[in-house]
Amino acid sequence: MSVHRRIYARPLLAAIASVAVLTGLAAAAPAAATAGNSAAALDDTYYRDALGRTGAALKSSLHTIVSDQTKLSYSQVWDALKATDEDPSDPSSVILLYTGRSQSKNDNGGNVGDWNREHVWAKSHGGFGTATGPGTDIHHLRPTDVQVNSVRGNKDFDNGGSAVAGAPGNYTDGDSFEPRDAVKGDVARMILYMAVRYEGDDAFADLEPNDRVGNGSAPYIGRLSVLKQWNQEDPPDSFEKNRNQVIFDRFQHNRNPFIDHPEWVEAIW
Ligand SMILES: [Ca+2]
Ligand SMILES: [Ca+2]
Repeated sequence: MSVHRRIYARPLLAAIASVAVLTGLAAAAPAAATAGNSAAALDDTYYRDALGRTGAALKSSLHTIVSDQTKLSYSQVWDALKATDEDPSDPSSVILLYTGRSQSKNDNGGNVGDWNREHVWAKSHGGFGTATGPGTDIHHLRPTDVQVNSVRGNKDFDNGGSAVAGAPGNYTDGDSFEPRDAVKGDVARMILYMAVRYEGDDAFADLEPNDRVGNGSAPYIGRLSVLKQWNQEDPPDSFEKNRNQVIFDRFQHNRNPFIDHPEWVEAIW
């Protein structure tokens, strides 16, 4: 009604609004900081149904969560690995799992000196081959030197043996392979992801770890006690975490829970 009132009311309302905004920001700050922490955000969303569980119940819940995924063909795996395993300091190269060598993305193939697609869960253990499924699941597929891939073959994982030529820090004997220290935990978490993801409720075998070596074509990989130790000794680093995120964002849209929660290895096994 009064012109004066309106003139005074505007700055007053603006001041009240400013206080409200400031108060709102102050109240929202802790929540925003939490949301910025990806692990906490994932717990509230992706892992919501698994939280608070342990043992078989945790494994079952994680199986349901990670089984919701996009699946790749074996030929699509080449380009996926060029993204997931890209050298952070050289976007034209990938880092090879066992040798640690940075090598041109274009050197993929089957010749000596090339890199190829290593199945960390050896595909003969359960006989899943390279059909779309466990054989094309890039959570356990990594670029490796062709010859070192051949040395690893379908051996189980364990400590010990003699040095692997051309792959410093890796050891092998007749029935097992020991990867270099920097990827021991990666190998353990890949194997245990496969055990949770593949439970025999699809066209493929139920993959499980055991505490043996020499498993041959049985759907098992050992040695579990050593894998658990490797998970402790080599926690997830930025390369492994980034790889998990790239798979989630761009390719399969599922995660390796043991990279996000390494303590879940002990909670299940
Ligand atoms: Ca590592
Ligand atoms: Ca399984």
